[in-house]
Amino acid sequence: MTLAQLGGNVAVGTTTAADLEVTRVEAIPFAIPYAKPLRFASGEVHTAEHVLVRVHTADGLVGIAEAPARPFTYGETQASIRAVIDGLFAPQLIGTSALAREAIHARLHRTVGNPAAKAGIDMALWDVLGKAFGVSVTDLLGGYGAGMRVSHMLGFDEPAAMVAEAARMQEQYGITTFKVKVGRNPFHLDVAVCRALREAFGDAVELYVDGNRGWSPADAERAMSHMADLDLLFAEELCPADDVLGRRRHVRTCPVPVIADESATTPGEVTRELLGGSADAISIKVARTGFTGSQRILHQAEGLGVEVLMGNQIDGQIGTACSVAFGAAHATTSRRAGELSNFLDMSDDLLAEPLTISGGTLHVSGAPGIGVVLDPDKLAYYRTDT
Ligand code: MUC
Ligand code: MG
Repeated sequence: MTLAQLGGNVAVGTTTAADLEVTRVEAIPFAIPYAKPLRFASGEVHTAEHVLVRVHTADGLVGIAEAPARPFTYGETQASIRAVIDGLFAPQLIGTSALAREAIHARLHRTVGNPAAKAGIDMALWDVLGKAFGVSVTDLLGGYGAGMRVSHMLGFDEPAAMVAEAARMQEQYGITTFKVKVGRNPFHLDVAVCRALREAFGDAVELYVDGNRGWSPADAERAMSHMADLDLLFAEELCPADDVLGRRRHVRTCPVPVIADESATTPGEVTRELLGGSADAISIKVARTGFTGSQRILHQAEGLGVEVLMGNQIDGQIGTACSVAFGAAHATTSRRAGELSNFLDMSDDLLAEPLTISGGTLHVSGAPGIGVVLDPDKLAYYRTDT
C-alpha cells in the first residue's frame, strides 16, 4: 500500500526523495538581549548570539532550527558556526535528499567538533521532513505525548533573589522543578541557596544542582554532604571532566545520582562516562546532538538502564520548541521535567506565536515539523548580517 492509498490526513503520498533535495542552506546570525542574564560557574550569557539555520528543498519547503554559540562549553562562536556551515556543511548537503539522514550524518561527522552547527542542520532537516509529510516531529520521532513538565534554571544570585525568582516562576507559570546553579568557590553560598529554597517551598518543589564543572571532587563531596538533608534529585557536572579518578570517587560518595552534561556530549562520551563510573544519568541536549544523535544517546541510556533529563543550552524559543518536540516524543524523556524555560529570560524572540508555559507544562504545537513559524519582521530586526 502506498502512502496515498492510506488516505486520511496523510498529506503527501506523492512526495519523492527528489522533491526533498536540499537546494540551499542558510546560517543567519542574530542577537537578542536577555532581560535577565544567566550566570553560572563556567560563564554568563547576556545576549543570545545564536544562528538561525534554514534548509531549503527543491519543492520549496524550508526547515528551521537554532544553533546557540556556547564558547565556554564547546569552543563554538557565532562566527565559527556560520563559517563551518557556509564553508563545509552546506556544500556537503546541497543536492542530497533530506530523507538521506544517515548519509548526511556521516558526511557532517567527517568534521570533528562543531556540535551546535551539526545539530542545527540535523533539526532543520527533520523540520523539513515533518512539513513534507504533514506531521509533527514529535510524531515522526516517537509520538509518545503532547508536552513536558518544565524545569526552570536558577542562575547565580543571593539566596533571597533566587527564592524570589523561583516563587515568580511557580506563581506565573506553575513551575515546581528547579535546577539550581552551583559551583561557586567556596561553596557555602550555594549551599545556603539550596537550603533557602527547600525552607521556602518545603516538599512542593523538586530541586537539583548543576555545578558546570566549578568544584574540585573534594569540594563537591563536601558541598554535597552539607546538602545531604535537602532531598535533591540529582547533582549535575560538579567537577571538570578531566578529574577522572576524582569524578569516579565523587559518583561513589554522592548521595544522589550524578548527571553528565558537558562531559557526555556524544554517544562515545556517554559510553565512556557511564562505563568509567563517572556518571549515572545523562543530560540530553538537542542543541548539541540534534534529533538524530539525541535518539542514539536516548536508546543507549535506555539499554543501560540509566536516567535521562532533557537539558537546555540556554535556548531561545526555536531551540526550546526542538527540545520539547524531542522530549515529548519518548516515554523515557517525558518522565522528568525538561529544562524548557530559559527563553522566558529573553527580551524578545523570533516567533510569530510565542511559546507559552502554563500549569508547569509546555505543550508541542502539533503543527507539522517542529511546529513553529518565524516572524519575518523580528528576524529582519534582530539579524546582524544585513
Ligand atoms: C547547563 O545545563 O549547564 C550552561 C552552560 C551550558 O553549556 O549549558 C547551560 C545549562
Ligand atoms: Mg549543565
